[in-house]
Amino acid sequence: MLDHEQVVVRSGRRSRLPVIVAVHSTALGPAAGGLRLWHYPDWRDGLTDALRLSAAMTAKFAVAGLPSGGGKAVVALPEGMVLDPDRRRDVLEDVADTVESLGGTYATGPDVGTGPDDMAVIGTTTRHVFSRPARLGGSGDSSPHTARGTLAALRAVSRRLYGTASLDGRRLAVAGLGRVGTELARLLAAEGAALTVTDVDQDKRKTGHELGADWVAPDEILAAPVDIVVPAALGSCLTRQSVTRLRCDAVVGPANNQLATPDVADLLHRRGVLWVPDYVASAGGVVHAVSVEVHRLSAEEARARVDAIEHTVTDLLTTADAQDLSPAQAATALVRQRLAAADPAGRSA
Ligand code: PPY
Repeated sequence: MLDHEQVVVRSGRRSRLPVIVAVHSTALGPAAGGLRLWHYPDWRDGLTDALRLSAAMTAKFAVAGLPSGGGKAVVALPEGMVLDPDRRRDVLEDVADTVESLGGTYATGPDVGTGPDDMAVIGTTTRHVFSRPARLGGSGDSSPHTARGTLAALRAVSRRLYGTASLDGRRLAVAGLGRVGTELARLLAAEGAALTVTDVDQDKRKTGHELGADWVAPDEILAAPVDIVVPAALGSCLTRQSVTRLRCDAVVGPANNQLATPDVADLLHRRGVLWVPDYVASAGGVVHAVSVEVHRLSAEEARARVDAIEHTVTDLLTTADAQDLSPAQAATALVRQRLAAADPAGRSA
């Protein structure tokens, strides 16, 4: 069954690369979600990613309580392809054409492999784009806000598990030192957390060193003996196999689509590992962008909304307990409820 309202797959006019836009749901409002410019063994894997990521965006907005829908764009690069600046521009203009052709049903933004400068290029063709640089009237890089929102989620979990929202002295393992992971690790280090970090890019060892963090190999991070594991890299890291190796109390991080398959959420719960759904913990970036660019909130008000993720997670954990559900089940129920309230015919629930 196709759960999505609309999926566009085009061969880019300039780049000849597969441009994929998945609009999962506009039940709550126009769809938004970033552009992932990434390598896939086959473009169909990019399509699968877009379908999953766009559905997660619907859930992200629903739980965050924002009137936006879920979408995502993917340009599937063949393995090993390196884009020179001209070709990158071609790709971005192809995406911009596709976004513009949807007439506002979907607005794009940054995701893995793209940032504010790319959004500036897209913004020359369409106004349906978030996170352009501030000098062009956008809300700029969303990663610091995603990091801050994840920290808010971590505080809720810490209060719940250890009776204090402070992460001072807490041991955390950050898996992935990209833009969000690095920023989050900095916030955690500044608060006095003891960090173990990794990245597939060995050059990031330097960043780890600067943060005073221990470095382990990427395939060891999930099994690190810490209080909380923080997935901050690409998705599907939580598998039936990797979850059996966890030695932490909780898994909470900004990476999208952390579960390899949905049943892994139950496995985590049965093993007594508190997992906050990724679409709850990672909402900070998009909450900030939409709050500033659509709802015209001040920086301070937008920041307060990002920080409110702490209360969202606290409420979710309380509800889960009261109803004897896992946090994942409680979050799914909340998403269904909010979509059904917006669309009583149940088209998108
Ligand atoms: C995500 O949260 O996964 C995103 O897609 C990021 C994003 C950030 C800002 C605007 C739109 C999407």
